[in-house]
Amino acid sequence: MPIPEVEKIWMDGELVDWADAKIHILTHTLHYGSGVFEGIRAYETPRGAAVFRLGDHIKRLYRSASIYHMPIPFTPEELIEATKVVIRANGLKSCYIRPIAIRGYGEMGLHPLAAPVNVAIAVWPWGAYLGEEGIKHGVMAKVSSFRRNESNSIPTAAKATGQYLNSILAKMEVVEAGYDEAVLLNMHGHVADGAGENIFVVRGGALLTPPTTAGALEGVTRDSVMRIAEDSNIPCREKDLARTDLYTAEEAFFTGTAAEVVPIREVDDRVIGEPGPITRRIQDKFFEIVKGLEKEYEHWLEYVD
Ligand code: PPE
Repeated sequence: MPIPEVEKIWMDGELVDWADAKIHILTHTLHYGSGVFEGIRAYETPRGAAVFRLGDHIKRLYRSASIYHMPIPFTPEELIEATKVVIRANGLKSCYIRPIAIRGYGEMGLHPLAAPVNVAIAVWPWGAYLGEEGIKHGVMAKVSSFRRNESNSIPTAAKATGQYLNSILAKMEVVEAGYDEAVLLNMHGHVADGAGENIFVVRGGALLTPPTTAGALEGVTRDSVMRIAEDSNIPCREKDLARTDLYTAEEAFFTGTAAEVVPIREVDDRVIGEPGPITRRIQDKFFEIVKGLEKEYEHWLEYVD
């Protein structure tokens, strides 16, 4: 997707012009995929722009960094403030937010602890990740022939740049075959998640989602949906899912910051159909919450002003 350019990017404590946000070609992360990052969204609310669960995303960034022995040279509070600063500097009412911590210039090779760690936060307006039609009527998913990277090879608990090669292989495969999004199975053949989303199915009126031990990222949207379900008296539990559990699902949907809540209409050409009642309920509630229209979930919003 082309990136809509805005004015400023926050880099290592300063706002720099979009065109000047550059790094050296010998940056460690460019060669070895050794960075960690986040994807966050800010939404327009009656009280101005609000970032959805900013603190939880920043916490995950530090967890990802700790897995890779990466000391982030800022405090979480500083990165929370920097996120607001860069949104204000660009005058955005709603946007996607991409914080990234990289191993910078100065070291080559596979023992990078001496490399400097650089941090940047970019923001840009980003529409529906899997399309407006997808949000309304559902997307066509296909199980990729590429398996989700095993946790003891590349930990799925971290959101590291290099591990996305796995998702890119899966995504290219299914999009070139005419589908919208890839589902990845783990090494045991159980469902892990989508290329860039977690996955839920409805069975017997209850929500099921793969556990993080199956290779699913600990998604912030996933957690939000689980809490919304609990508050709405919709049973929800973590369970290993077989590929065929997707084929026979009463309803299914993806969740993610970029994707938001997206119904799945088909998996491997098995029709699930138009979004069902539980998907709709969860989706409607999610959009009300992020837009600041649900009082009881206000604590999930971090207002920019
Ligand atoms: N699984 C994967 C593999 C994943 O990349 C994401 C987020 C999720 C689950 C959902 O996590 P959360 O956003 O916390 O609910 N993917 C991010 C990057 C997408 C991209 O194309 O880049 C995102 O949604 O921001």
